[in-house]
Amino acid sequence: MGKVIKPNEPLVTHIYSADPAAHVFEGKIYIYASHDRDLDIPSNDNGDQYDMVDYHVLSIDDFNSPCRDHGAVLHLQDVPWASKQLWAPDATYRHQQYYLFFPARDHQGIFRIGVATSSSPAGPFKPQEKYIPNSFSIDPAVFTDDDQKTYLFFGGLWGGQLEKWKTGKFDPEGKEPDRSAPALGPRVAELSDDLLSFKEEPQEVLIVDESGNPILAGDEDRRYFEAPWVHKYRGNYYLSYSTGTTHCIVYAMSQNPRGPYVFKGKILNPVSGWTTHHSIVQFGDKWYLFYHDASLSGGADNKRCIKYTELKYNEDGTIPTIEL
Ligand code: FUB
Repeated sequence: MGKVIKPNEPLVTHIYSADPAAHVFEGKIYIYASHDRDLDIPSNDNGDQYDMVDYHVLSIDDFNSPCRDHGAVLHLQDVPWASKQLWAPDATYRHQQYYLFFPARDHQGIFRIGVATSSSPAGPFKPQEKYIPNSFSIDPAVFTDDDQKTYLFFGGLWGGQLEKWKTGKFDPEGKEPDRSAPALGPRVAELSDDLLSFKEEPQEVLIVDESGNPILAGDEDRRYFEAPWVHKYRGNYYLSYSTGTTHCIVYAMSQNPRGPYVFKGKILNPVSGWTTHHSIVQFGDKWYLFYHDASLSGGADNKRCIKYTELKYNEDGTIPTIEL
């Protein structure tokens, strides 16, 4: 067992870890994480440097405990449909099982989203033979509403290929919209009761400004790039995400899980490293932001470490920017 964890320090230092999806299961916090390898791969816009082959689950009993690494819970070689790049995962619980949702490139090099199941929140996870039919792009985030409907949010630009799905079919030449056109939004689809397929065609989630106008593709401080996370607080839905090229975590609010979401502001300023990725979880009566940066490796984009910090709300439900 290691040291008691502290805010804004790496949860673990014996491996590189990234893309934290934190959930409370069985009274503890479980963090479903990408496992960055200690490889020196030159960075490019396609994200080839993020060449991960397994997932680790981390857990903490509470915020006065050490962090436990439950080891590799799913390996690329055990996923029949996947060829490379196990990127940001998420997890949920249903029907006495834990479900891990994860993106990877299929054998044609196209990002898809798969599901793996376990009887324990700490895994190991057994993957389905095939990816979720009609799934595409990256960064699945699963959200179950109070009415027990479960939604999968997903999508990411550039290496995440979202711009190649503008027509609903994969177009290898697909580009981002013009800077003056509405930005691409993440996609959402309600999941079937067994959580193994989509109940419907994925729909685009609209993000608008306070006047109701769509956020534009050239508005890089506000437009969606990747890493969606949806949570609910006092009856409002919050969609938070990475702005990619401007390296912030921002958020928008809605009265409906499918949106439209109204842009509100910044949760987290840029951290070290190109990517920023987070999750938001309630534990007891406090809320926490789990995030990653590249501090453990001295700034290498593809060697990141997971940290946490407290997240607060203003009286009106807005979230003040966290100053690290
Ligand atoms: O870890 C690989 C990719 O980097 C994730 O899928 C993105 O969200 C970014 O964190």
